[in-house]
Amino acid sequence: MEPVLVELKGNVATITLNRPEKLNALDSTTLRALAKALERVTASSARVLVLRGSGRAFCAGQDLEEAGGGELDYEAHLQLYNQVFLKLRSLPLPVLAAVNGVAAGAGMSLALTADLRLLSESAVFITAFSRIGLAPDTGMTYTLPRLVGWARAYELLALSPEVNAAAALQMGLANRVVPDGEFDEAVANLAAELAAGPTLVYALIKRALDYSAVHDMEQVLDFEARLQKLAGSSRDHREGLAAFAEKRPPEFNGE
Ligand code: T3D
Repeated sequence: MEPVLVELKGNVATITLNRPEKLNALDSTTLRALAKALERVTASSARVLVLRGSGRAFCAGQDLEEAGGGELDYEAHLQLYNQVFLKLRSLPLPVLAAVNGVAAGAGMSLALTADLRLLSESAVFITAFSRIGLAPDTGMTYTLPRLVGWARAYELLALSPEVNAAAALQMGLANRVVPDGEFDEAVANLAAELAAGPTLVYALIKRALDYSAVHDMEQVLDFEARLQKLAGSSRDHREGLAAFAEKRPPEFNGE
């Protein structure tokens, strides 16, 4: 069975982690397949990426059997993790994590690295690292405090409670929560909405937010101006202005 599935349908790409019997835990083979899947999506005409898990989980993080097996080249493995997470974060299209069940450790990091998180009611986040005596990695100390604030991030990382979907929504870990029975339709609808949007602008929003996280106001203003030059000369900006003048909805093509 392929550990990672890629579907390209219209302008929507879907990557599915596909080790349901192991709650989609990430072993080296799966990580390498995920890296390849991200390359495929980059080379495609997709305008949104949906990331999801098969079966009852989103992703249970690092495969602990592999980690405990003593066979792993740890240095290379961590480098591969970092490549995958950086690649995911820098994709020039919106990434929607469709969190259908538990997301733990690096699996939670995957969801937090996405731009949006749509949760089913039975989704659960667990930072998990401290439970097994590990410090957080896979970018969680970058994403988590930015979403929930410093104090809460520390608490989630240190005590590693199970955060259910309602609590995740309340603390800013989730954008939306839908009943399990409506999950697939909600994911498809949001993906379609994003795929019809101004893709370049979506990419610039992500770059600007990431930049603003580690720069001062003067630098941010300068960076925003540079990005605005790009957006201002885009086809979708011209279309947005034309649609406004003609009192009709814009038809963006992502350029
Ligand atoms: O090493 C590094 O530094 C690299 C980076 C690491 C980052 C990390 O991700 S560290 C965190 C790793 N993940 C975890 O610690 C989570 C481990 N899993 C769990 O705590 C529980 O499985 C869950 C809370 C996620 C779900 O519990 P539950 O009761 O719903 O399911 P289960 O029965 O525990 O799991 C079902 C099966 O999946 C089971 O296999 P089996 O016994 O039926 O053959 C279980 O062993 C397997 N499974 C679950 N998580 C993992 C896993 N197998 C390998 N690795 C896993 N992470």
